[in-house]
Parts: sequence; structure tokens; C-alpha cells
Amino acid sequence: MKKFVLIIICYLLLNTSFSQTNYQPSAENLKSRQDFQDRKFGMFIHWGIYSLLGDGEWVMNVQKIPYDKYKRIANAFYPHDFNAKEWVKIAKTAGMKYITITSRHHDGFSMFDTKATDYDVIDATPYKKDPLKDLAIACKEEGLKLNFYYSLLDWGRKDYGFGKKIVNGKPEDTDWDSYINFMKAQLTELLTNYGDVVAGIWFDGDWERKDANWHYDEIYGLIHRLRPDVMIGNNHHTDLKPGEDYQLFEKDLPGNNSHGWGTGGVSNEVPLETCETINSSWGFNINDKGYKSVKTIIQYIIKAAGHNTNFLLNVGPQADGKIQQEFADTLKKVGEWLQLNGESIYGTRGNVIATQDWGTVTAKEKKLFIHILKAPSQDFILLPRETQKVASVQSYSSKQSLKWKQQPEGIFIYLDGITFSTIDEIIEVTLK
Ligand code: FHN
Repeated sequence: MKKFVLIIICYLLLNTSFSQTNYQPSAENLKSRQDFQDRKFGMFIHWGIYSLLGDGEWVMNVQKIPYDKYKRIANAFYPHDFNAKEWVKIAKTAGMKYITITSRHHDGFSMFDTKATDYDVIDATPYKKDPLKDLAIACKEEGLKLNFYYSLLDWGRKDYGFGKKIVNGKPEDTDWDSYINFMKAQLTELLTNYGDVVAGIWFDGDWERKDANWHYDEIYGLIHRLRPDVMIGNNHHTDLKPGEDYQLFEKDLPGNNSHGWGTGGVSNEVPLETCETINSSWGFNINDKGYKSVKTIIQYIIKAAGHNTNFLLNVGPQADGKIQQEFADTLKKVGEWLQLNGESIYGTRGNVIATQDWGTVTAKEKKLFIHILKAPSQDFILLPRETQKVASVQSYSSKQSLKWKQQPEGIFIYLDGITFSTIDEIIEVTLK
């Protein structure tokens, strides 16, 4: 009898549709959105069995490795140097306030303990431990939130039918419903087995099948029902869809389209996040030496904050579980800058003024933080359209007072005596 009741509950959980068309986020969800915006800077982690091959997370596809052969590498996955506390320490030292990690990427391998498939870290590797569990515990201990990246696209499963023609919203000759149910079962695990540290689900891969019916109504409905506070984001590179709680951008600030992925509009209703890599790869790539400089990363954080956007910076750890030293060194320096200047980033909101040639502005309560990333050509800057009365203007680093004048065009701030920092010269304006 007990078994029968359980089956009915599971059936309802997997099949009930919760319409997201008129989705009204819960009070908990609205609170999560505020907290998320306050955190501003997160660590993205792409880590999977692909890391063993040192050629990025697309290696199976790019090197045209047949799925059955690729699967064999799982047997070599034993990350003896993996220490979740170390990762969290690196993130925390960098000033990152949350982590988003790949629970399952396009190769279909689940990096967590799942009952929905044997192609997972517990059943298919000699490691037999769940790294996401350790990470959830370490994040919780250190006050970081944890989001799970989850690929909709799967190169290997028969019921996904990679490469099949989509007819009436389904891939031809496959059991699409079985695939949707598989995802729902896994998402249920991700949302119920890792505690309240889990703050978001980060979908990716929708772009591979624009015409498919992804059953978002059911999937998003399930997530919101299990955890109303959890935020749903989907990197589909288009306009926000009903039920999504934050909008994702890739390798671009919202509104830009330098990679062809910024094709949708920018929502002004939900928090925004953009992601970038610390070098040129997402998953570990042994030949990638395109390390971004400390300056580039800090300026990215600032520009994103000015755009009212969080910045998610990716590292691809090695297969042994180590985050390479080059990344850790850069992140430490980024953290040192944030230690000194974090007040002008965390908890602020952007879109105060349009981005200027010289930089951008962030705001918190009565303060405006003017971030000068490039010395302006004149000896003043103009903050257009600021109507609130100014109480004081000073250099953030030296506390030296600066001359200013409030005119109908805006606030003129005179920069005499300022020596511009090569990364960011911050001017603090206090409003009355
Ligand atoms: O194909 C993926 C890629 O591997 C990586 O995960 C990035 C992260 O934003 N998203 C996809 C491309 O849009």
C-alpha cells in the first residue's frame, strides 16, 4: 500500500503541469532576487569527465568521439585533489558570493548522485562520491549560495535524439516524454538533496532546439513548487520566458551582441547576469593560456554592476580537482581590490546613467559611486539628469573633497588634483 501511494506521489510530481504563463513570483523568490543582485560576483565552474581530456567541455562533439567510446573515460575519473573547501576558499578570497556549477553538461554525464541514470559520478566512476554534496556543505559553511547549471541538451541519450528532426515540437522517432521526465526527476533530486544553500537552476542548451517543446511550464512549475525561493535562469539567448526569475547573458553585457548570442531583449523586471571565462575556455583546456588580466576582470565586474548585472566568472578545474594556480593568483588579486572597494559594488544597483566613454556609475542608498575606468579628455565629468541635491563629492581612495556644480544638465564634477588609477578611479557622491 505504502509503495502504491509513493508511486502516485511520484507520478503527480513528474506529470502535473503548473502553468507559468501568469507566473507570480512568491515573496521568497522576490527576496532571493534582491539578495542575488546584492551579491554581484559569482564563480562559474565547468567540471566533468571531459576535464580529463583537457580540451574543453565540448571535446566529445569537437573531436567527434563516439558516445560509447567517450563514456569509457568515466572509469578514469578520480579527482584525488578535489577539496570543496579549497574551491570555496578561492571563490571567497576573490570576493565571489556564490557558485554556479555544472551538474550535467551537454555530454550528459551527471556530476551528482542521481537515481535517474547510471551515467553519473557515483555509478560510473571509481570516485563514487558526490562532489556537489561536498560543495553544498562547504558553501553553506562559508555563507556562499550554490546554483546548479543544468544542460537541456544531451549528445548521448537516445530519448533526446541529438541530430533528429523536430516535428510538432518533438524529435522524430524518440521518446521525448521520457527525456522530459528524466530531467524532472533529476531536477527534483537537485532541489531536494542539497539543502537550502541551493539558490538557482541555470539552464543551458535550449538554443540547440529552438522548435522543441521543452515543457517549461511543467519544468519551471515543478521547480517553483518544490522551492519557491529558487531562481530559474535559462541561457537560451532570447527574450525572457514566463517563469524565469533572472535573465542570463553570455560573454556580453546585456544589450550587446558581439558573439551573436545577445539576440533577445533585456528585461527590466528581473535580475540580470552575464558570464565570461577567466581564459578562453569553459571546461579545463590544457593549451589555453589566454588568461584575462586582473584589470580586465575587475573592470568587467564594474561595467556589469553599472549595467545592473551580476558577473559570473568561469574557471574550469583540472580533472584531478585542482583549480589551477594561474586562476587562483588572479582571483586573489581581484579579491584584494574588492576588499578595498567592495562598498561601491556589492549591494549597489546600476543603470544610473548610460555607460559613458570614461566609465559607469553604481548607486546605493544616498551614495553614487562614479567609476572612472579611463581618464576623461576634459578635467571634469558630467552626470547627466541627476536631479537630487548633492551633499558632498570626494575621491573614494583619498577622501579628498572635489569641486562640483549642479546645473540643469546635471552634476559637473571637477577632477583637479586626481591621479587616475589604472583600473578604476572612484568618486563618491553623497546625495542629500
Ligand atoms: O555550450 C555551452 C558552453 O559549453 C558553456 O556551458 C556556455 C556557458 O555559458 N554555454 C553554452 C553556450 O551558450
